[in-house]
Amino acid sequence: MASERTLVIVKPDGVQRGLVGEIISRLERRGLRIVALDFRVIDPAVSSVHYAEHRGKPFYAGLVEYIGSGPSVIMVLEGPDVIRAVRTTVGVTNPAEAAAGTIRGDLGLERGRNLIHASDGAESASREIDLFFGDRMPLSYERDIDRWIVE
Ligand code: IDP
Ligand code: MG
Repeated sequence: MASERTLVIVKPDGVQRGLVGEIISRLERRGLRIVALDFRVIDPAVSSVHYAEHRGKPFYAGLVEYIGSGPSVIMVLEGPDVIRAVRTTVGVTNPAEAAAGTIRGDLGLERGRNLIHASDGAESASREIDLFFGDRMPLSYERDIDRWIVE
């Protein structure tokens, strides 16, 4: 399958809890390639676009506050079927319901502190990569080990 890209955010609770390494490590160990990486406080102007689909919902104000409450790690990951693969490793939105072995299922408890964002489809991945990285293009490179991960 052709390589695709997805946007992943280790949210402020992941940074505050010292879980950046753990979370990136789980994704890296799946074989995914990091092609862009940034560490910053997400501006409300960006989060309001990123979470536009949730505007008007009861949790929206808390969500925008949470996502901007401290620095986040923002990255683009690449690999075959990466959007689906990452969503599977992340687990469902509510950590209480997320399967054991997933990031949310192993490390979180509540929807409002669920540690990580991952794009949910090809259209949102492309839109989100553009929103967070703009003209700072993700890198294209290969690793020697890739042939042992991708057929
Ligand atoms: P997702 O992150 O699994 O794709 P979405 O439904 O797109 O979940 O919601 C975006 C984010 O909004 C969630 O990751 C979570 O941080 C937050 N959120 C969603 N539902 C609730 C809720 O009921 N209470 C508090 N926060 C919520
Ligand atoms: Mg979503």
